Amino acid sequence: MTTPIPDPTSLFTRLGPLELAHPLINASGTFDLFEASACLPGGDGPSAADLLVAEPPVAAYVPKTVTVEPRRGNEPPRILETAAGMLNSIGLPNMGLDAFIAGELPRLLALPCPVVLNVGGFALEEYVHAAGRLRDALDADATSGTRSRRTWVNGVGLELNVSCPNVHSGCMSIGSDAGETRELLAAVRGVWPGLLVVKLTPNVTDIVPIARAAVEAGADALSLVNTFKGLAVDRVTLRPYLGGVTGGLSGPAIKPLALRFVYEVRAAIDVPLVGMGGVENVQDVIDFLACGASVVAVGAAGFRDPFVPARLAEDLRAALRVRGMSLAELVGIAHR
Ligand code: RRO
Repeated sequence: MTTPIPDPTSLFTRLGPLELAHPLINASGTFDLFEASACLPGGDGPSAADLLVAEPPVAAYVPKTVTVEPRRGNEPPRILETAAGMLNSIGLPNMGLDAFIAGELPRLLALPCPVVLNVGGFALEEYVHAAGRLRDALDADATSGTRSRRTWVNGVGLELNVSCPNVHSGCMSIGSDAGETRELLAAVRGVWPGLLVVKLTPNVTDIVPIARAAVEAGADALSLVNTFKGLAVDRVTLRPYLGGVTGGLSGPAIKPLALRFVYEVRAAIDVPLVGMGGVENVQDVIDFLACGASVVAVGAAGFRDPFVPARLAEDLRAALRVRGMSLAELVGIAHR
């Protein structure tokens, strides 16, 4: 038997049981695949909109955070462009779990790529309830013949958002405390059989004990990081500009800050990392991979152009070819 020679240009990677064609995905809440496709030009023949759903520009799709109850979100204004970044105070508007399971889940399951569902909550019980309901819905879908449990576990993951900066209880505070994070992960692990990711906040003094608690309690991977809490002043009224007063900063301004978190967690803990924060070009992708992320998420840049992750994947393939390096060799190289 001969061992197959690995293809040096392959970008294939794994995130737990999920198989990804390349390491580029979207950050939750920054890109609605179905809304973006509705905004793109149609016409005769396959349109950009059809293409977006038939061939998503991401290796796995992460929808916006859903909560058990529907939410309206924060008062406007909700978004402000800043120097090299963007402040948002969206406040987690969403349709709620019932409507999500009835209306959104079926079309997510029809996508030709893995999906990482994302839930938030105001108490541990809400996360456990949401994870259990989603598992039951996926099991029911499996028994109706579309896919078996083994198959859905290979194609659907769950990310816990414990780090929303714009909701002033629950979501944010759990991820700021190692003990609460440990308890949450242990409880959700008990009900969710598939990939379990937790998205951590950078708004803490030391992220490593929180990351360690999450992994020890059952997280398969960590997303690093959510947005940085900030504030902007209205130049006319001289009062806080955003309706929610504070907001989360994203975009190129935060890239060096986010890289530091990826580097420090990778140095301390052996767990797959999804790195994000200001990714716009292939050098940004390479930087996150070198610091130890094995998957990289595009956030703010996807607002302008939903095809950015697919283009970055091709740019990464070319960059690796030029360096004569495989993806596996690049991941974590800054530590060697
Ligand atoms: O909706 C938001 O305001 C929001 C969320 Br859930 C999040 O996780 N991160 C962010 O910057 N904004």
